[in-house]
Parts: sequence; C-alpha cells; structure tokens
Amino acid sequence: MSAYPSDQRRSDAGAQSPATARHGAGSGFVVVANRLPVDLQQLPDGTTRWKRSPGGLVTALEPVLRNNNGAWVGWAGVPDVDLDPIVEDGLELHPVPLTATEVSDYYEGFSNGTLWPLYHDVIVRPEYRRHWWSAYVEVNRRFAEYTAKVAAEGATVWVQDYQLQLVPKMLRMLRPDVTIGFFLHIPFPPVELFMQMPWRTEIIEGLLGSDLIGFHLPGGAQNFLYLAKRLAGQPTSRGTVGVRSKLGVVQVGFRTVRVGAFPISIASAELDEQSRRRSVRERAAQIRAELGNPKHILLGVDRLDYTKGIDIRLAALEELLREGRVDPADTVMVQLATPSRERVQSYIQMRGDIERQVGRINGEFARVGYPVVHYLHRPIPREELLAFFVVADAMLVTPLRDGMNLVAKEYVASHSGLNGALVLSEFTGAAAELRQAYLCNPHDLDSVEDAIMAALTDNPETRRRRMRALRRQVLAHDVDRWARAFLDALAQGQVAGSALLSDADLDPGR
Ligand code: GDG
Repeated sequence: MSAYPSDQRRSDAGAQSPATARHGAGSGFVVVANRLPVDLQQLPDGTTRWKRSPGGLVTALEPVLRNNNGAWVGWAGVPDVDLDPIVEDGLELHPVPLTATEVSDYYEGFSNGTLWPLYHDVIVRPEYRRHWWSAYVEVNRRFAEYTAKVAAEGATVWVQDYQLQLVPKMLRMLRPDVTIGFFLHIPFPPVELFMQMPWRTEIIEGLLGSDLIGFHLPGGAQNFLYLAKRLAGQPTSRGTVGVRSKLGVVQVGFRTVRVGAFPISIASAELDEQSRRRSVRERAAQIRAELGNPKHILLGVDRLDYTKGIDIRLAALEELLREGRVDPADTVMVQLATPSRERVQSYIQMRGDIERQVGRINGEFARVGYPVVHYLHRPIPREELLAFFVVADAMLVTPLRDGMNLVAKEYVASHSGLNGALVLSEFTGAAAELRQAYLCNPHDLDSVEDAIMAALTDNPETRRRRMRALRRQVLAHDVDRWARAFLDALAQGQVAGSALLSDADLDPGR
C-alpha cells in the first residue's frame, strides 16, 4: 500500500480539460473503469492523499499497462474535485471528475439502484428514473471524451463493467481508429428481465460499439446475443441497422462484434504463497484461540450486499442450532461484512435486517463471552483477511446471484493444507468451475443446511479430495490467464478456444 503526498493535488478549482491530460502521443493501452486503482483520501486536517486500492484487475493488467505505455481512466472516489493526471510507477492515471449530484444519480442511482438489481435477477426491485438515466448518459459521455483524448492512434481500450455500458459506442464515434473491448463483471440478465429496462435499446447499442464483449459465463453471452438481435436491429429514429447474431458474433452493418465467455479469476499463486507464510499461520492460530478454540469455524466474507445471501446463511445456521444439528458450544461463525453503498435505501434496510438476525442468534444461543456469530462491519486489512481464510473450517458463499465471486476462489487458493471446505451457491459464476465444492441452492434452506452439515462432517479424506480438485482448477486458471485470453481475442479479432460459444450454448431450448 503506498500513499502519495497531498502536493500532487490540483489546488485550483478550474475545469480540467481532458486535452491537458494528453501526454505526448497518447497511450497504446487504456483501461476505463468507474474507479481508478487509487483513491483520493480526504484527511481530517483538510489535506488529501492518494491511497492505492490494489485489486485483482490492476495486478493482472499491470504488466500489459507497463509494456504499452498504459493509462487508466476513472473516478478518484471523491466528488466535486478536479484533479490533474498523476503518474504512479510509470502508469498514467487520469481522474474523471464527478459532481456530488452525479455520484448520487449516475452511481448510486442508475448504476446501483437500477442496473445492479436488474442484472441480479431483480432480488430488489429496480427503480427506473429518467434523471438517473440522464446522468448515466452524461457521465458515460465524459468517460468517452477523456478516453478519446488519452488513447494513442490505433490504441486498444478496455472498458470495464456495468457503470460504463454506453462508452463503447460513444468512444467509437469519437475515435473510430481504436480497438474497443468491454467486460461485464456482473451477470447479464435473461431477456424477460432485461426487457423491463426503458432504455434497453440504447444499452445494447452502447455495448455494440465494442469489437469484443466479454462475460463471465456462456449464459450471459447467450442472453446478450439474443437481445442484440432482438433490439438493435429494430427501426429507430435514425433508421434501421441490420443486426445478425450467431455463434458468438454479432454483425452490425459492416462491423463484426464478437461475444464470448471469459471467467475471471484471482492471483492464485501469489495468494497460495502468502497464505503459507509463518505470520499468516500464526495469526490464524491466534484467531482460533481468540474465538475460544471451537471445533468448527464457519466464515463469510462479502461486501454487505443483498445479492450475497448473508441473510440466508444466517437463517440456515439459526435453524441448524435450533434443531440441535449444530452445537453452539463448539461452533462459531465469523461474518466479515465490508460496508458498501451505504446511502442506497435497499442497503440501509438490508443492513438492519442482518444485524437483527445476528442479534437474535446470539441472544438465543450465545454464552457470556462466547458469541456464536461474530459480525464485523468494516473493511479488514488484506493480511488479516488471509488469516481468516486460513483458519476457517468451512467457507460459506451463498449468493442469490453473483457474476463470479472471487472470495470462493481466494479461500481455495489459501488452503494448501487441503483442510477446508467450500459451501458454494449454484447461482454464482464460480459454481460453473468449482464443481467439487459443497454446492447448494440458496432458495432452498434445506439445501444450504445440508451443504453446511456435509462440509463440517464429511470424512477428512473426502474433504481433502474435494479441496485438491478445487485447487487444481483455481491454480491453473488465474487472473493473468483471464486477462491474456481476453486481450488475445481482442487483438486477433476472434474469440478463441474455451471462450468460443458452442452450438449447444446458443440453443435457446436449453
Ligand atoms: C464483482 C462481482 C465478480 C471483501 N471484503 C474485504 C475484501 N474483500 C475482497 C475480497 C474479493 C473482493 O473484495 C470481492 O470480490 P467478489 O468477486 O467476491 O465480489 P464483488 O465485489 O461483488 O465483485 C463479482 C467480481 O466483480 C470480479 O469480476 O467476481 O461477481 O459482483 O477479492 O477478498 N478485501 C479486504 N478487506 C475486506 O474487508 N482487504
């Protein structure tokens, strides 16, 4: 983690022209994401500093960024400040300014009050508000304009995620010379749900500005292909564009847009190595002792989000305790819940519900000094998180819907001793790869309870065999491989190998 002094902050409040951000001939490779890989932090004394927020994406893309005079375009996380580009370790970071109203309408509103619930099977009802949409269009245009100024002639641009689905088309209009990839980190919904969206055609057309569109799973790609054919070919006020889609390819007039599945992963080898470190092992042993040396430690690690099914695993635990299948004297659950989207109403409501559940379980089953559920609502340092992974006898990953779920893979990567068990919802992208997990249906409480019981009580050899198989998958398919697969497909103008959708994937009868 590195911090940058506040003197790198632009002090005047004048409008930042994207033109001033252009360095020399521009960058050959540009990542565009809602957030930069650094956050601007405002300190209590009024000064600011940059703090790295290292994620899998930046780690995976760092070599590509460096080798190609790379740049990253994104928001710095604080509204109403205009910042100059900064250079961090040779990587250019271009902050896109957002006003407080835009954060509320584009980010909390359209991105997280409309798109997020719609794309996660409407677990919460999406709200369709015109002024949220207007802000989304406006902010997407700004991202496209900044990117257009930053990218070198013929550059490759990789746009990330649901907040920026209009950028590919907008950027193509500004810069027809660049190659554009887009990757969606969350599920892409089935047609019946997507058709609710008042601006459905605009979103499909926005994405079709790309040369390659990547999803985690073939199912998402299939949904997109179907919708592209159905929506983008329709007559619009600007005339009709001929759209045909088959076998991972959409033909838009004379342009070819490729569509494929690229399941994301983690820096598996790095995590494997870190989790073997003595400091992590010692901290893990210390955590077990602090928890009262229980026989079973169950762990949940999530952003506090209604898609993650935290309430479901708590309900399963509560019932197991009530039925006497789990003994509160020898079992502890730790739920690490990172604060997330705290101003969005549905998140406020869900937090209250979960905290009441935790209180009820402890009220009924805890002894003084020995809670059954330990609930932490704050971000946990990476090294500490790793110690929790290592100490957990079973990891509970029970989302109602999740694009991939990296936590499941991180848990597997940190169990070189083969001594853990992964309970995994069938509704995560990860379940497509991690078939040897204790899979469950989060809509069926019996299924979740049975998976938890099997994970805790299966004989050690079965648990080891399952963990060995999971580790083989996770260690062989890391985030580098994901990034390479996507960028190779983008460069070659084709979707290769495992990313290709088969006829079966596209058969609507399946
Ligand atoms: C989206 C999609 C897809 C969590 N709490 C702490 C912490 N974390 C880290 C985890 C993991 C990451 O955050 C969360 O990633 P997930 O994949 O589990 O979930 P989303 O945030 O919803 O991510 C998801 C992903 O994009 C990538 O495409 O898999 O489906 O929803 O790395 O370890 N890290 C630290 N402290 C915490 O308290 N340090």
